[in-house]
Amino acid sequence: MKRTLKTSIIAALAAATMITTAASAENWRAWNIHSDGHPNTPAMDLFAELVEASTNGEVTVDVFHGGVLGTQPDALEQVRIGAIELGNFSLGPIGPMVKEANLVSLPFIFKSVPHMFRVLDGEAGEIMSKGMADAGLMPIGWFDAGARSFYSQKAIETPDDVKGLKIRVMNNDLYTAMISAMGGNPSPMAFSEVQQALKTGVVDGAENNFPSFKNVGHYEVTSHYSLSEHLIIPECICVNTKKFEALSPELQNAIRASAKAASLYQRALWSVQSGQARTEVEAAGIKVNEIADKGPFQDAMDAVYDEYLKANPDMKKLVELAKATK
Ligand code: BDP
Repeated sequence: MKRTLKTSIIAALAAATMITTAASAENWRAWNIHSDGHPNTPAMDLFAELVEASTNGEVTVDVFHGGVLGTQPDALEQVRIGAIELGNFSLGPIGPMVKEANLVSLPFIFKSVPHMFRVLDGEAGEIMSKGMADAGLMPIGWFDAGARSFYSQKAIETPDDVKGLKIRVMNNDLYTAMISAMGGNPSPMAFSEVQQALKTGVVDGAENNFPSFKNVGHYEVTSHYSLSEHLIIPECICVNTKKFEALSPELQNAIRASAKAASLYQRALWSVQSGQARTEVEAAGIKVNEIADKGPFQDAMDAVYDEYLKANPDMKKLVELAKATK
């Protein structure tokens, strides 16, 4: 089934966008933090295959999985300066570089993943994409990364349960403010260090979606996953803006179409594999608790919004656009 879907995507895209004129070949490097077993890995591989097929080999992409090209903030800088051409990035660590992208890092800003995609497809998404492209990170595809929830050695039911806990977050002041607002101690740290930090008690907990919680073994060193779903953060395929814009319109179209097809594939994989990841961690002994009333968590974020919008009044428009999106 998987193979059939992938094969037909490649065939359809190649037929629709095939470039026939040969010019000088471009070989691009792509950063991906994930390894086998995570939906983004085959999606990035498919993107590379589609680019090669639809540009008739004029552009080829080598994907480096497992974060071997560096940490996410470093890789983002590398793409901005063109040392690496592209990557699959979370918008979380893009927020400190591109103000507009921080919209998605406001806790509880989206009602659901479909709501997030509707916001991205609307005016707010256009403004964000422009800000990112101006900063050198042009988004050409959006991936699903589900919702992030807390995990630790105890069940978290209310914001009070976070009090006193040292919680790892990604690099972004909004996340440190979010944890502080609940009385916790935020600890920004690279993804690759989190498992060891949880294991040795350097941190008491972290937050992520099920596939990442499972795939890098965080579930092996934790016991409870609490469905706070406080952040719904999209991911992008983001390309160095100058390199992308230097290509002919035909090549740009072929690469955009490849990114779109790879994104749809990623979303299809995500919808299946995020449920599987939950089943697998539960089978391994993780206790998953629902949080019936997320109201107290949302209320605790009022102070985060107030402070953020006071410091960034120009972000009010984006927040309003997101909230007004049905
Ligand atoms: C994962 C994202 C990845 C982040 C990681 C993290 O896919 O881009 O680096 O979370 O928490 O879900 O650092």
